[in-house]
Amino acid sequence: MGELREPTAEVICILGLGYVGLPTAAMLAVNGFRVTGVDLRAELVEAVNAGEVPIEEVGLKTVVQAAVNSGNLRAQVTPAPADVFIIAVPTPVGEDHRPDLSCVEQAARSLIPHLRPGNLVVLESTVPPGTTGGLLTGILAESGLKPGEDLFVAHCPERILPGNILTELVQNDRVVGGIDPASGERAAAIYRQVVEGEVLVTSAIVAELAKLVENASRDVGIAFANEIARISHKFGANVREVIALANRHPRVNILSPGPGVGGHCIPVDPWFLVDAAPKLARLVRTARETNDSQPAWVAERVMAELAGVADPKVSVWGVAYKANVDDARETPALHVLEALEAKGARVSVVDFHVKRFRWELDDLEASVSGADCVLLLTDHREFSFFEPEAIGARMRRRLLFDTRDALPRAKWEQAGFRVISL
Ligand code: SAJ
Repeated sequence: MGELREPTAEVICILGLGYVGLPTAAMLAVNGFRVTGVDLRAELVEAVNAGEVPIEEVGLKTVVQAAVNSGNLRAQVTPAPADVFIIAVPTPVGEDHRPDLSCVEQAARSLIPHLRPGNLVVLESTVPPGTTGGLLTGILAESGLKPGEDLFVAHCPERILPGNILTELVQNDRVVGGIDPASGERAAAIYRQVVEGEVLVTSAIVAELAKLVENASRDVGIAFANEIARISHKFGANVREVIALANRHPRVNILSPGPGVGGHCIPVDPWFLVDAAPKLARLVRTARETNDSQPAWVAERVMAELAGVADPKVSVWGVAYKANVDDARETPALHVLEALEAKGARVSVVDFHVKRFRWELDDLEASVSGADCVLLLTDHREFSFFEPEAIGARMRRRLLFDTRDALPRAKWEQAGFRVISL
């Protein structure tokens, strides 16, 4: 992020002030655009206008405060006229794994009264192939203006990594896909003013597919690592050692196994490909199924260790979907907990980042008291600072199952713990 810039002529209206929309709005505002951030949640709008942010994300509060104080960012619950509209709303999947585009539809419809000839509409939300040129342009055309003639329309999928949002927002390359070349160029010109990475222009369909393929690639990679974990376990080998050594080959780069895949992107987006091409996306579907079954495998491993223990208690460390974030959306921890309870274990959950969770969150002392196992699911940095001796003294049995290999094994073993990994 550079210093506050002079206002530019362009006025931007961003729909959705979530993980993507809020940082994007703030970043555009500190780069001189006049930005209206729109969200249906009135309390969020009020918080943003007061310089507050609802999520734990390095530097975000500072940038939002700078943006609000500069007068360039203002949040409200309804859209306002603008030169550029950016849609950054959620696109989840339903129970049936089919895409739910209702937020995109609603956001696009809310723009209709504000559209003027020459406007640019950019869709940042991850969408099934064909959405930008189909559903979105169809709704925008209800304004009486013709996309491609009166309106520029493009897809510029977000690529930011939660936990490192501001850096990635600026440094990552961006793909911009227009419904026609002029739309692509018009949108790229906006992003080039804030992005230090390259802005690569293509068609809307290629941009949609590239985004889905990025996240599916990661999901397939993690599924491979999780499958290797199960195979290594069968042969009594440590999977991390297997992978570390395989990765010493110059053309092998295997990801890390874990207790499953969470977050609002990787467990969701690959289903868009499966839904759009069910007969073709076979590997993608299998990867989803493998990763979705990982929590049950972890729970089974825990219960196998506790076989014969009366009224077993498990102290679960970390329920956020990954380290050092407060986000528990689609977290595999939920399924591990459900499976443990279904198998008769008492569970007690500790997480210093997550504020709200479906399970009650305990403090560390209560959680480990009388526990038969510490099960580390999320490698939050705080966990590595705990003294195994003090933890063990409160437990009934000194057993640590470290699904992320995050804790110093030798130190825990010295304190009398049996330490197991995936
Ligand atoms: N995970 C593993 N093993 C690994 C890597 C990750 O088990 O080796 C697990 C994590 O613990 C977590 C899940 O996968 O539960 C997803 O975490 P992540 O860090 O891979 O990804 P997200 O969901 O935080 O962000 C992803 C990113 N996409 C890619 O890296 C291809 C990000 O750049 C996207 O912007 C984001 O999805 C999104 O919004 O689409």
